[in-house]
Amino acid sequence: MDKIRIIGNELSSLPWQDQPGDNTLPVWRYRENPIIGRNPAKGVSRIFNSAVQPYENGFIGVFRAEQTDGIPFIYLGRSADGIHWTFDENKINLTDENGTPFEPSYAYDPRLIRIDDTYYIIWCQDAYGAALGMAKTTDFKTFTRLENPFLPFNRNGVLFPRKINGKYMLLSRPSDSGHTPFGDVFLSESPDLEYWGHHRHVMGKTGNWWENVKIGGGAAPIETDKGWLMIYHGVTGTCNGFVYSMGTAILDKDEPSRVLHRSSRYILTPEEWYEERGFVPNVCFPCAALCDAPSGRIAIYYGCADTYVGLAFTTAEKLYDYILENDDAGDAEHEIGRR
Ligand code: BMA
Repeated sequence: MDKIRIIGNELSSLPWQDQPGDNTLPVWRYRENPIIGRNPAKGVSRIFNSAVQPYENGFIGVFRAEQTDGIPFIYLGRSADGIHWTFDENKINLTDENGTPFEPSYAYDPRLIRIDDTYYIIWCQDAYGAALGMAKTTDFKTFTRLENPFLPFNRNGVLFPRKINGKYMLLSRPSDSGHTPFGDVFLSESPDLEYWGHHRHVMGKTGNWWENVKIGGGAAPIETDKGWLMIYHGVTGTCNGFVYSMGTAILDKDEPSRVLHRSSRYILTPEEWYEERGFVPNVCFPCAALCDAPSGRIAIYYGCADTYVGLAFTTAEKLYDYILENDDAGDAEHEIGRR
């Protein structure tokens, strides 16, 4: 089989542990998980569903922090090794383009994407209904809001880490006002991060039971020579509520609404105490994946049971082999997604 190659930078400080011998899935957990436990900062009871990036000599991240008043906001955290984190005392100050404070009434499930020298944060907030919010920063000191990309209701905004055919690309999941019992992933493009259009369907739920209710974007897609490697979440329903697992697919490099390959099987599902037990049991919710291009190593940051942050590892090669082994992408995935 032709080996897959990540197109990106070297990151020799990427957190890493080798795959345990008894591991049968292509993804394995950090042995000391969870990396962020309960009450991690003053006034914050839980941190989960969070995203990180390498920054200066270490790592920086935007964290979904559930405050002790129960309201989620985004907090900034820093780490020397990507594993042990310290958090700012207060939530991130968001301003409008004039520097005037411009805060949403809540903000959750942030993603952090670097495009050239700018870092973009995308989250879910109230905009007369749950919708995506977006801000940019170059120094992690000032954070300037951009226009909200879409009307409500929409969640799970994930930007691609570079323009494709000269356009910014954003994955999202249109939804309803509550705990949405449906949902497919769509792609929209923009020349300027303000006006979004050319909306395309990427992929939906399937007949595979682990993702038969809804799916949503997870980590920013990883560029490879075989296409964009996508790590997302898939949801099933049980008599006791939803269960969130991780799935993976490969999107076409130039036309990413086309799914080239998609694994019919999950790559991680709630099995450990910190994934099964917490504020919302049975949730593995990926929001970031860092990689070291030369070795193909990938570290996935995921929210666990809406309570903790976990770390898991894989390689581009293991994921790609697994996707091809279990590929059941059909016409709906292969099409461009325009009707
Ligand atoms: C989704 C989002 C996520 C959360 C998940 C499980 O709808 O709210 O933030 O992790 O539900 O509760």
